[in-house]
Amino acid sequence: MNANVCEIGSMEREYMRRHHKHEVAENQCSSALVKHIRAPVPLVWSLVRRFDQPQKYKPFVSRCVVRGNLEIGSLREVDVKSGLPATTSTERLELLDDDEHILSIRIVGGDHRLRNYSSIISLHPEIIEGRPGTLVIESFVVDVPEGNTKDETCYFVEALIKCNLKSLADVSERLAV
Ligand code: A9S
Repeated sequence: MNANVCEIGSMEREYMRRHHKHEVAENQCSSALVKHIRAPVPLVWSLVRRFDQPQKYKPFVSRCVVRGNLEIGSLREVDVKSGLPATTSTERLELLDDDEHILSIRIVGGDHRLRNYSSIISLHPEIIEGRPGTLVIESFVVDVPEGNTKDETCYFVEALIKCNLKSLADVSERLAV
């Protein structure tokens, strides 16, 4: 877990230790990102928990179809927008905890290069400028593709997750007004 430790305080480290455990093999890389959102946890969670509609906040997703209901093991077929190094991704719901506000998914297919990708996103209440806010932590582990380095792979995935978390903040803060 090579999160950018200078940005991560003691609370975040404790949350990561408790909820963001990943088995990282030699040919894999793993990291975590933190985002502070000026909106209450229930609002942010109402967006994050929708395994069937990632496009509610993920900017790269154009369409999503889920077979069956939102049980652990459900699969979603995600279509991504043009211009990205992929068109589809098949993703499995690993954990959806409405009490602890934790969602975990695993990418199990698709025409992209992220093999054995799994991520955990957790929401934690905090006070930002005297008002209810949300600390979001998202961590991942993924295979390092042939021909790429760990740093390149982490950089690529971190950039995408940063976009997702920025969009989650924008959508949440607009709804919180
Ligand atoms: O969607 C997420 O939660 C995280 C990531 C890293 C998704 C990445 C992606 O959807 C693209 C944006 C298309 C980039 C997949 C599965 C593969 C990519 O190459």
